[in-house]
Amino acid sequence: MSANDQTQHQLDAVIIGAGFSGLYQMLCLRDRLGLSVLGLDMADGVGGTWYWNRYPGARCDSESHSYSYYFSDELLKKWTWSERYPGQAEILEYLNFVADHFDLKRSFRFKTKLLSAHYDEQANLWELCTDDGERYRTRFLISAVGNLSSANIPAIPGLDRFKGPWYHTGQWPHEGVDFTGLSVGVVGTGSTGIQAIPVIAAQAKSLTVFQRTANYSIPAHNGPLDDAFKAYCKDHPDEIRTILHATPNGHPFYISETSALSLSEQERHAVYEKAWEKGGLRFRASFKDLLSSEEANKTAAEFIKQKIRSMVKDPRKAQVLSDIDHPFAAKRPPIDTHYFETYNLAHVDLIDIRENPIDSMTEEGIRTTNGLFKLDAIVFATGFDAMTRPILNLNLRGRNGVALSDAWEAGPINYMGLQVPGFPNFFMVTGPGSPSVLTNMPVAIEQHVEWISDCIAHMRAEGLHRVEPQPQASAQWMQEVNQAAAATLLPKAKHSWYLGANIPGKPRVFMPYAGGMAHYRKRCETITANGYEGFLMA
Ligand code: NA7
Repeated sequence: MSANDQTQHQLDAVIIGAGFSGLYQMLCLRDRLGLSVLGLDMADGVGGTWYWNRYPGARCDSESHSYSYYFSDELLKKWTWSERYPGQAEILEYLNFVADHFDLKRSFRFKTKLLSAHYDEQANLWELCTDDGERYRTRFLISAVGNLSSANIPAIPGLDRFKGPWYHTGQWPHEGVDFTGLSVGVVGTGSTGIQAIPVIAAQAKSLTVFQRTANYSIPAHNGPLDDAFKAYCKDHPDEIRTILHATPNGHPFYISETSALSLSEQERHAVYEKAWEKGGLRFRASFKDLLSSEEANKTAAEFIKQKIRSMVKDPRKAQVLSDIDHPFAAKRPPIDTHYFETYNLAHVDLIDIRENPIDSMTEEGIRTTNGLFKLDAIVFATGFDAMTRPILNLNLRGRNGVALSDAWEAGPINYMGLQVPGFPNFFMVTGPGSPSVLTNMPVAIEQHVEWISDCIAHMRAEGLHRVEPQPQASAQWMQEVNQAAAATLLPKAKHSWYLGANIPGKPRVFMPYAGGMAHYRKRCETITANGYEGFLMA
């Protein structure tokens, strides 16, 4: 049955989103459970975050051999990544390959936005309304909208007056942007800005970077994968899968069991030096206590700040770039290709907008409290209203017509990041309250999609029609999410999007579960083994 035919029918499940989550969820529900399922996505193709984030230098920070589905050895054998870190175009190609392999696209309706979803308690169905005027009724509603899909465009007074083009990195034009001969401004130095800045600098006449918070970054040392490694990946999927499932972040390497404080300064320095040479997120795994001990963390932070000062020749720029106000990795640590070295180029400038904030925009450019910077084009690498906004944008109303925006007024109340009390049969793939953005995403996604699918299969086998969390279990889980975060240094980054602090007015709640993916997986397994403990099924 095609997506078109399904409009007249009541469905078993509707999935919102056609990225990593939505595609696998479709496969599980449609082909493994044999349900009638419709997928919706605003884009005109699959890809999710990789459909939208086409900015210069867009690349994943997970190593490519781990940034894959691991549910199918056949897929792993058929697909070969070309570089250590997958670029946006290659990931999009991969997701298209997966979608075609399983013939998933026919079950999605693209270029379609869900306007609202209301739960009808009497019928125990969700009623959906889309922007193409269609209405659907479905038993299960699954959010596969991703955590970083709602662009944060700063409300700078005068933005509409700027006469040149401006772009947000998460809504990049598909035809690309040619910056040749232009004076370009980039606002934001998170993972995205750090990837885009060197690439834009290579093209632009001049580049001015507006930095609010200085950031750590580790060299990625990206490059082509050699044949021996490619063969290893194809021959050892079980070995790699075992590591992905055993580690707290779902990455393909173990975290050291040594404390940073147990070594002499010289020995510790040697460990960091080697990790710096290896590059990437592996640096964070150098010692076991980098995210739990301030003292241990300081040793890594100092090492990186020293590296920044040695790489950046201009002392003013070096100072602005290395004056970092949070522990290393308390914000998601970027990895880069020649980021700091880019500031040695004569046509690249750095403005400290913590010192001199942006106060407005004019026809000609960005005005800070220190004066006007004339620009031809501006790139906002200002991140996302992360984790909650994409779900809130679905305009859900649960039992008794309660809006999700009201239920979440003080923060995203949930159970296991999977469900929300009062919103029966609504599931979230990698929702707030689950490890999600603290992991290598496909690992967290596979675990959630499989858990949701097993739950639905169980309900059908037992003749059950409704599942939702017990409010008490949800309250208890929220406490655990807070405790898990408090046991780490993560909440010490006051401006972090993990806390919602990048969005004015957003509740300050540490949203992802920081207790580790492996631990979380076991918790979910125990819940299932105990008869879906904490969930109410009817
Ligand atoms: P991030 O990590 O949220 O970074 C956004 C950057 O933009 C960061 O430097 C922010 O400074 C800056 N920003 C945000 N709003 C403003 C305003 N209003 N004025 C000036 N500067 C601002 O987003 P990314 O896209 O880089 O990365 C998101 C995730 O995508 C990343 O972690 C990976 O998982 C992939 P701030 O630090 O808030 O002071």
